[in-house]
Amino acid sequence: MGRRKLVVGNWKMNGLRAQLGEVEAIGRAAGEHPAVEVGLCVPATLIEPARAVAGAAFIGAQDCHGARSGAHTGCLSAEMVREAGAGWVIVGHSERRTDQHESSADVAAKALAAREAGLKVILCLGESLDTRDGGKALDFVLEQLARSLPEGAGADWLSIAYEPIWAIGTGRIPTMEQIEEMHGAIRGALREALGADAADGVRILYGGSVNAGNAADIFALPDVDGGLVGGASLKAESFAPIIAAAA
Ligand code: G2H
Repeated sequence: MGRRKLVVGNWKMNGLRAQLGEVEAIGRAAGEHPAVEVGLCVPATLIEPARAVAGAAFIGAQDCHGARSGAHTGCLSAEMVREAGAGWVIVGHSERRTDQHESSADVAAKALAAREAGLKVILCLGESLDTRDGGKALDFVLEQLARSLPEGAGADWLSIAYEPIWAIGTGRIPTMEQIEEMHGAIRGALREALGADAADGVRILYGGSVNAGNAADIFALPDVDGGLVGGASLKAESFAPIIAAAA
């Protein structure tokens, strides 16, 4: 299907200017694997300086507001993060859905605002451990997808990240069969929503405790088009092997 692998680091609330050397080194690692599209979603305070040293890696933001402007103290619009130098943005990460009580309707609005500002979007989905143990993971994630998917979604600007909440930062990952099943189901739902041509171009990333030891197996699965990587993306020495695993 010709989908280029996409490997994106999510630095979450980590990173000061002192860590720009890591950004630079990750940019060099990205340059060694041009077959892979590599990016780093950094704290908003680092977007501009990171962009200056990121080389072959793109720089993204971790959130944006769904409105263009207004009385939203402490928030950043899509246009603002774009102006700072971000080319991409993550929306709907489970940490924001939980900590900031973001609904799927909020997430869809953020994705649309991002697109209008010229940003590419990584839309995150994922179930809790209770939902997984209750046998409802597929239903939950597909419902979340249906409610979060922005109008006019297309492969040229939208990617999906499946991140089971119980695998985030825990060192625990689903079985390869569980990942394959979920990614296949997401692809199927995208086909129904967008038509086969558009859906088959959308990249579906896996996220949750990706590391140098498990990345190659995960990235080899059908309908896994790369990864969204947290802890292991903070240092070039742990992120570079993950980039290489996608090449
Ligand atoms: C999941 C992931 C990055 P980690 O949140 O989005 O984090 O790789 O640390 O589990």
